Amino acid sequence: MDSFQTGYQSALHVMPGVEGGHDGLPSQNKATSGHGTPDIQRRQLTTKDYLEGILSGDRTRLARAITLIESNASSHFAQSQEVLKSILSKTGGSVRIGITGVPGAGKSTFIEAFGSHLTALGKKVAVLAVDPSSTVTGGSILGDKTRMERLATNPLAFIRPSPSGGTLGGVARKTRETLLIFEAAGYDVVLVETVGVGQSETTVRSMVDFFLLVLVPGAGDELQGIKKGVVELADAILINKADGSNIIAAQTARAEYERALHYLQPATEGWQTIALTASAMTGEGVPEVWDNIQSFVGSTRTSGAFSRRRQIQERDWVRAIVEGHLREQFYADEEIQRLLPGLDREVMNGEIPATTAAQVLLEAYGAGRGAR
Ligand SMILES: Nc1nc2c(ncn2[C@@H]2O[C@H](COP(=O)(O)OP(=O)(O)O)[C@@H](O)[C@H]2O)c(=O)[nH]1
Ligand SMILES: [Mg+2]
Repeated sequence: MDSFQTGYQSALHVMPGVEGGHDGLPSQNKATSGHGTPDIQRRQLTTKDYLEGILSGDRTRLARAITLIESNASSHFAQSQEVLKSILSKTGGSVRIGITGVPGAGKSTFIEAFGSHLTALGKKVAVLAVDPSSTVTGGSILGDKTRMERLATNPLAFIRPSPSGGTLGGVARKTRETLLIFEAAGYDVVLVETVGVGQSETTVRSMVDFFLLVLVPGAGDELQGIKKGVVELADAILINKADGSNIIAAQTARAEYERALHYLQPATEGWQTIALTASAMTGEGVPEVWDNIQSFVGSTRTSGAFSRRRQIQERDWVRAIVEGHLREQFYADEEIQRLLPGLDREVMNGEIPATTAAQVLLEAYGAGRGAR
């Protein structure tokens, strides 16, 4: 558990990109970004309007509250934080589930089947995505909406594509806050989908209770995920596409993973990571995924691991925001910008040690701050 926490914290340290909005906070000198602005300008809603809309489950206001959160404009930032503060006491009630896997593994098809199963049980389901590579024209989920046709029109479900543009830190901040909005609106299950690119898996792991890795049988080396280190983040491994001529291969893969899992440190204390098979296409095995998640929630709530993880996630999240902001400020500093190219060159030419270069930069930054 501890090594896992440090693991993902250090992963956050290396988030790429240091320009404005790196951590999802608005830069002081940044002008309005167009994203989401027209929606908000329709009619200015007060914080009370948002609050009442969210709590009453009004989908239009819910959508506008998310747009407010996703806005990069500093004028919207203050109100989005006010809205969040006002709903905070109503959050925490959902089961937060992260879903990852390579493109084509069947995540979207699974979410369609799984989400439909949950809504059939009367549960409200929100689907979010973390995809920092998504552009203005389409997030990962939006492009996949054809795979979620039933869920997309289901009144108990709400699908929100990944916030477009920006760095992983920015996208993650918006997704976390959107998740809270859904909880206040009474959603029982929040699904956060991510493609396995860069640090996005560790980032999603850091915001969910349960993490599901979707794999396909016969994709070459059966234990591929273990090498990549993603298996260690997972609470369950789902071998998908267990249908037709794939059934035997899927069962074999499941057995191999189950054996291998005994040698790995579980992602959650007190929960042995499980391996399951399912067919997102036929729906076979999908209800069992939910049954297992319920067992997970039951036993980790009882042991206290559930709430402990959430507390640590909150604490680490504050750290991550602060660190992102400090990094941004550091690299935006004029003196740092003046010194950096020369020091980079000297380090790359082997003229000075890296530690010395870092010391020079930190002292220059500290001196600059002292003089201000
Ligand atoms: N046979 C079979 N095909 C599936 C299953 N789940 C997904 N697929 C197919 O695999 C492809 C990729 O699915 P998709 O849900 O878009 O994968 P994603 O990229 O992980 O979201 C599509 O052609 C799906 O129809 C399954 O359980 N069985
Ligand atoms: Mg997909």
